[in-house]
Amino acid sequence: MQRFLRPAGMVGALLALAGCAADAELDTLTPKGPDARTIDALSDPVFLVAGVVFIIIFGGTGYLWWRFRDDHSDEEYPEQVHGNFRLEILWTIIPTVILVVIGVFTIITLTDLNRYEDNAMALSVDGDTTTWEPEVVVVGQQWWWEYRYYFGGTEGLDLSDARHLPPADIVTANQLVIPVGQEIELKMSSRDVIHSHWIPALNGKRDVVPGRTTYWKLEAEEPGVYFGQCTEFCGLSHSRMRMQAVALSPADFQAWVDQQVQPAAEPTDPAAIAGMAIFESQCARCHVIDGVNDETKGADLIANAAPNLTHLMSRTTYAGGIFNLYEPDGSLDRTQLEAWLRNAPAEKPAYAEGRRGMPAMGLGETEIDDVVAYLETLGTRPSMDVIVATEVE
Ligand code: HEC
Ligand SMILES: [Cu+2]
Repeated sequence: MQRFLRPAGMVGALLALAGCAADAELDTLTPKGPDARTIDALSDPVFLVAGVVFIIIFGGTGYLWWRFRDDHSDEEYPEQVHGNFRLEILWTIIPTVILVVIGVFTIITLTDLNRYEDNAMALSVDGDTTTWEPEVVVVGQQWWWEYRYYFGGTEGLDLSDARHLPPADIVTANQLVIPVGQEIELKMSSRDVIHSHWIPALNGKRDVVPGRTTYWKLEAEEPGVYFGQCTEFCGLSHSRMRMQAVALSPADFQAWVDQQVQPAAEPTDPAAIAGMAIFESQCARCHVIDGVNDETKGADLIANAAPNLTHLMSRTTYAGGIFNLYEPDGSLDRTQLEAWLRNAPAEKPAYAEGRRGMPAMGLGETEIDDVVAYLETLGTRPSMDVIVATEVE
């Protein structure tokens, strides 16, 4: 008996450890929206059935192993049996029935998840009231997410080439801002390899494929922040390709839209003016700032593929959602941002020479200070609540 105690203790400890992560960001077992609940309503009973089957099979195997062990009490062979028609029929039929039932409910769940609502919400965009059928165009790219909002809808727009998408009302990165209580349709594509969009509290995974549009949806029941992660291995910094859905009340969402549709304000501070000049000469070949170089949007930019910086400060994370833009006290995390501008590939591995990710820009320290002064003018800081809730480790 003694020799079983150690392995049994280890298995027990492993099980206990596996249950340790309370409040795990990517927990699939705490749905916070109707689509995630649909999945949960399938996976919970399936897990239960699988658990019962597990106990019966392993319990039964263990019992037989114990009951018919060779205890060397005699040297006789036990009675040799071969085949039992009834039992074999039984253990073919029972699993078949279980699998068919699970299959039926799986198909029902899949159908539910692939059905899209015809919902709409009134929104004021740049002073005009429009009816927005909530949808966001999602672009995956090594190794960050772009979110594009077209409030007039995307019907009639050519979304087939993710490298040259039509100008949008709002373009942001890594933080998908949505109104609560609305089903948001995602129209997703990739600029390079296959990625997968996954915000487990709101819905399951869906692949994001270059040259194709895939559809998915999300809905949050409560205002809050829901963490996600690219979940299709996509190269070097795959694990650093994260995102968050930030669900706001309709009024807060409207206020966010009001800010985001504005072009960048002219800087007034001398350092920021100098920083803007550096942006125009060194960064504008990749990044867009509305009101500064958006007229070149989709033209000469390298692959048209770096985060739009117009409202950088309204986000709280950057570089695939792995760095905090703000300290927990709400002040700018200057050290991290400067390090990023000094040598981005040292902060987040990327093949910059292969036009993946942000290259080291070779800026001097004064230039970095000026650029930071300029970046600080871009966009409105979010509330402390959002800063705290969106903080990443
Ligand atoms: C060759 C193209 C290229 C150039 C030039 C470039 N960047 Fe970037 N930058 C990128 C890419 C690509 C990313 C996204 C990297 C990631 O998330 O891994 C990025 C990310 C950023 C981010 C984080 C944005 C976010 O929301 O995640 C900031 C800030 C930034 N760059 C500032 C600058 C500044 C300032 C300059 C000029 C001094 C500059 N970049 C020059 C390609 C470029
Ligand atoms: Cu990816």
